Amino acid sequence: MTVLPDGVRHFPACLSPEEQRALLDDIRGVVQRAPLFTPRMPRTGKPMSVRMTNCGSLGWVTDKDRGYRYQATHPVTGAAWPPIPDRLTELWREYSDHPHPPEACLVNFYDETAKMGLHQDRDEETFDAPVLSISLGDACLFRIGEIERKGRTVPLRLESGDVLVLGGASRLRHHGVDRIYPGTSMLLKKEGRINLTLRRVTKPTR
Ligand code: MD3
Ligand code: FE
Repeated sequence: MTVLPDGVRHFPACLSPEEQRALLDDIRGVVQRAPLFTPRMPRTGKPMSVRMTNCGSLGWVTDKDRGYRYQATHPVTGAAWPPIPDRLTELWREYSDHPHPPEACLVNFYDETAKMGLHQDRDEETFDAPVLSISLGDACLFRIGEIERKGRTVPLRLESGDVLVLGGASRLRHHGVDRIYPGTSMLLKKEGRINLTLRRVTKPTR
């Protein structure tokens, strides 16, 4: 059995097939209003293999000239992001253990060849809140490293309906997606994986 680092909580098969289907319908609504775009690496402009969109008051984007950032509008349409569906806000309430609502939900779509290199989530203004990740569709090989880039990593297979909460001492650990396992879920019409990442971006005002 794999022991996960402090602050990493994995809830396997947390969402029933019906709940996964309902979430997927919510996300289809989001993608209709805010189409998937191809993010590009800062400076090089190299496209990432994952396609993305967002919902919430702020969304994570990246391009060649302006790099990683959060902004209130879609980089292609210029429209405000659609709201975070209630079902997702509810999951945040249940699992985050955090008193303030999420501001950003990044929707990552992986086709069968997509991956995401080892990185830290550090574009937020505050790291007080955890990051909550929900997996839908094909399984993936996920990897959690240390806060320093070098060092040991722990592999973790994430399946459709799994919830992962990353907080506390682990909030700034490196992590990445090594590969997708095509054909391991029937949830989506085609092969691929969707990950929903709920985050707090700004310091709460009172
Ligand atoms: C582990 N996405 O978009 S977040 C990302 O499967 C991203 O698409 C992952 O990493 C994906 O930035 C899921 C998982 C995550 C987030 C923060 C962490 C894992 C973490 C912080 C520490 C350790
Ligand atoms: Fe990340």
